[in-house]
Amino acid sequence: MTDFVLEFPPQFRWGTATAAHQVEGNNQNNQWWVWEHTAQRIQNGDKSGLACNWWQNAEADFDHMAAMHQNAHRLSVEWSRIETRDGVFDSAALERYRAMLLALRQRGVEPMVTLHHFTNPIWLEEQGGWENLELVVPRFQRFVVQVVRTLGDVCDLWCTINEPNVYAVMSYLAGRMPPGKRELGAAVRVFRNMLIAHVAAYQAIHEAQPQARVGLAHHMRVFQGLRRRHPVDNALSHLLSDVFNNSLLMALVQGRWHWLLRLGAPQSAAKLRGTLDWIGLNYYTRQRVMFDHRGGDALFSSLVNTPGVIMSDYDYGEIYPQGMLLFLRQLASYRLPIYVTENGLPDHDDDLRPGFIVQHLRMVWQAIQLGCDVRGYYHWSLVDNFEWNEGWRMRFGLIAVNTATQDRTWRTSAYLYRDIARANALSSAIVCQYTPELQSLFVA
Ligand code: IFM
Repeated sequence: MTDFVLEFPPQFRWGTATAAHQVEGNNQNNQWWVWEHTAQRIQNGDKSGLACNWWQNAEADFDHMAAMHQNAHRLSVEWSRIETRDGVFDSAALERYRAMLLALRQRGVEPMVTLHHFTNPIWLEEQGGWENLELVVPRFQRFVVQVVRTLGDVCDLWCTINEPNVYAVMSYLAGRMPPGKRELGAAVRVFRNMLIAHVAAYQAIHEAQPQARVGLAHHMRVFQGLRRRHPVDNALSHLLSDVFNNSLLMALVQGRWHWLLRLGAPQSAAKLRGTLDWIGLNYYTRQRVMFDHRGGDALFSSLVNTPGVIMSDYDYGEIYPQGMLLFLRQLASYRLPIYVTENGLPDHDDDLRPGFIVQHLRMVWQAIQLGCDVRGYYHWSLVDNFEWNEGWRMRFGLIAVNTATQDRTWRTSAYLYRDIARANALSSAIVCQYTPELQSLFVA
C-alpha cells in the first residue's frame, strides 16, 4: 500500500473538551446537584460527587494533555460557583479559574472557555431559569461580563452557550434533565431565550474585550427517514433537521426565526444576525426517523437506530463519519471559521474509538481540502466524566478514570490521538499501527 500523510494546517488546534459539572466535583450550588440528590432519574442512582476532582487538581489532567501533544482545551466555568447568590460574586472561585487557565497556557494549551454548559445556579432556577426571559438575559449578561473582565487577560476565545437545542429538548421536552418538563412550548421558549441571551453575551463580551473571538457550540445530528421511500418518514426527518440543526443558524446567521420559533417570539430575529465570530460543531451521530401516529419522541417522530449497525455503548449512537463532512460543508457555506467543539463516543473497552477518531478526522481533513475553514478539533473527552442522566456508565474518555481512586489509565485511543497531534497529520504509519483495518479508506 502507498504511504500517505494527510497534513493539517500549521496552526491547527488539537484539543479535548470538558464541562465544569462533569469534571470539577462538588458543584453543590446548581440545579444538577439537587436533581442528582432528589429526582432519582439518573442511571444507577449515580451522582457527580467528586467527579474528576478538577476543582482540587485539574492540573494533573492538564499534564496528560501536554503529554498527548494537545495545544487546545475547551472547558467551562461554573456559574453557580462564581455567582453564589443573585448578584454576589465569589472572587476566590474566579481566582481558581484564573489559575487553571494559566496552568493550561503554561503547558502550551490554549483555553476556550464555555460560559454556560447545562448547569444553572439554584437561585436562578428557583426564579424560572431559562424560561424567564426578563430574568435570565440580564443575569447571564452580567455574569458573562464579570467573567470576561476578570479572566480576559488569560482568555479571548469564548463559547457563550453549549448546545442550546440539546438543553431545551432534554430539559423541557424529553424531561430527562432538570427541571424534567415535557412541554413543547416551554422547550421552544427556552431555546429562543438562549439565542437571545447569546446575542446579549456576544455584545457584552465585545464591549469588555474588543479582540475577543466569540461563538457557541451547536449540536448537529443527522436525521434520516428509516424507511427509504416512505414520504412521511422523510418529511419528518427534514422537519426535525430544520428545527434541531438549522433554526439556530437561521437566527444567528440570517436573522430569521424558523416558523416554530416565531410563534410568540418577543422580538424579531433581525438583531440576532451576525453574532458569531466562529461556529462550533458538536457532532456525534445519525438518527433514523419513523412516523409514529401516537406522537413519538417529538413532532410525531420516533427516533430509532439504523437496523444492524454497530452501536457505541448503551446504544448511544452509530458511527456515521459522513455526517461530519456534511455539517462542516454546511457551516462553511456561512463563511465562518469553524471549530469541531465536540466529537466522541462512549466506549468503555475502546474497541471502537480508534476507528471512530481516524474516520472522523479523515472527514475533517477532507473538509479542509474542500476549502472549509476548520481551525481545530476538540475530542469529547479527555477523561471519563459524569455523563448527566447517564451517570458514570458511559465512558467517553481518551483516559479511563477510576472514580474510587482517581487513578488514570490511557486507553489505546489516547496514544493514537497523541501521535496524530504530534504529527499534525494522519499518516499511513499511524493508521497502520492503530487501525490497520481502515487502510483501504485511504487508497486514492
Ligand atoms: O457529555 C455531553 C456534553 O456535556 C454535551 N455534548 C454531548 C456530550 C456527550 O453526550
